[in-house]
Amino acid sequence: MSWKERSSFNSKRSLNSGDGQPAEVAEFKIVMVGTMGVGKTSLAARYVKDTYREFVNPTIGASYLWRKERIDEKEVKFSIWDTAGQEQFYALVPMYFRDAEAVILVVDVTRDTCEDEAMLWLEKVKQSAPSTALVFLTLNKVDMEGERVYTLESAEHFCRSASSFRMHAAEVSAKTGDGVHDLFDTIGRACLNKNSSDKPGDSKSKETVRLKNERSKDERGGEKKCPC
Ligand SMILES: Nc1nc2c(ncn2[C@@H]2O[C@H](COP(=O)(O)OP(=O)(O)OP(=O)(O)O)[C@@H](O)[C@H]2O)c(=O)[nH]1
Ligand SMILES: [Mg+2]
Repeated sequence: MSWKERSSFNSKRSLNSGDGQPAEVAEFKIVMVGTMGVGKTSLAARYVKDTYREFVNPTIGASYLWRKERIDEKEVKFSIWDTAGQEQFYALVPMYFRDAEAVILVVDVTRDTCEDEAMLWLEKVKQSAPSTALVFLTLNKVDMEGERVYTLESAEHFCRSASSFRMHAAEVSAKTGDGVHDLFDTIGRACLNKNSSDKPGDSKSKETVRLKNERSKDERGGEKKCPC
């Protein structure tokens, strides 16, 4: 089975809906990447558990979390791989890209190295992720307005010019929760659309998502530490 066949096989599963009827669940593998300390683990925890901590241990290897949502009347399960940003784990990251539907490339808006970091991670995405993967350049820590040095406009420009991937720009704060659910809703919708209309030559479509906070109605999720 090729990765593409496996990907569409992984993307749709029949699960029991609870009323005895099998409900079709679209399952999307999402990989979070970014340099250490940008807030990947915090963002995943905000989305899956609606929690936030000021002090978070650096991720070792990767963590796995999941959450189900209802998006546009469809059941969606996000399988989220939160990878480690420390350089010593860089060699492990490519193996998580296999069959990924989307990559959340996180940067910290208070750093003036955002674009250098984004280029570095994008290169790894290009080398190892499926060419159909959607890339969400995600500007985290937008609550730190006074220290912010990287703008959404710069990110939009970067998305238009830097990559052959379908790239989207988004702003979030794992701390306040701003934009977090909008980000995953947008990813879910884009993955659903991608799977129903993937066609060659469409790989340069780009879109910017302006995000505002929106709390979820249906919180169901879990977390598991990666054994590596
Ligand atoms: N102000 C602010 N701080 C944040 C935000 N998100 C994360 N942080 C803080 O940034 C620090 C690093 O967050 P982590 O979530 O551990 O970052 P990470 O990208 O997972 O780091 P690695 O696992 O080492 O790659 C922690 O002290 C968080 O509390 C945010 O949206 N706003
Ligand atoms: Mg982490």
